[in-house]
Amino acid sequence: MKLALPVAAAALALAAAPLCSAHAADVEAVRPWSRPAAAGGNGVGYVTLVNHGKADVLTGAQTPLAERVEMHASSMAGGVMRMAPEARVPVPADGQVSFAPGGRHLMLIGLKRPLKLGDKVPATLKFASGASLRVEFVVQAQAPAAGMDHMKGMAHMPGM
Ligand SMILES: [Cu+2]
Repeated sequence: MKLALPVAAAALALAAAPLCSAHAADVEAVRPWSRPAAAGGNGVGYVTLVNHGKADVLTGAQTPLAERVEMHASSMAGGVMRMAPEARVPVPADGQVSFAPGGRHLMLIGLKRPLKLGDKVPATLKFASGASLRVEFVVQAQAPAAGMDHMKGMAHMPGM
């Protein structure tokens, strides 16, 4: 019977939410990653947001490692890649939205220190519902492969 309590507690924690936040999002951050960048310059954040609940809207993000974070949409126009800021990014109910190279991304503006391979960039995503989601962008040379690293986006799984 010694194991009964911890197991029950862990199951409860999992059922409630994988996050510490008092007002956790129904949104899961899958494979958050970033690229190497110089201090003073701009970094980037990529992630797929998977919504297990009602429709919500990403309204912003912040990280202690940059002066501010903007949501940008990239598009090709006349052979030139352009970026336009977006104030709101809808995350459909039971749907997902991807921030990925060549498309949407989070721009980490005014980096306070360089981002090197293997670094982790903590950030908080804010949603119109009032929910927030903590993520850690792992600095990598290229996009992580799908698969076993599915859990990386869950910042506060019990025991991790
Ligand atoms: Cu940008």
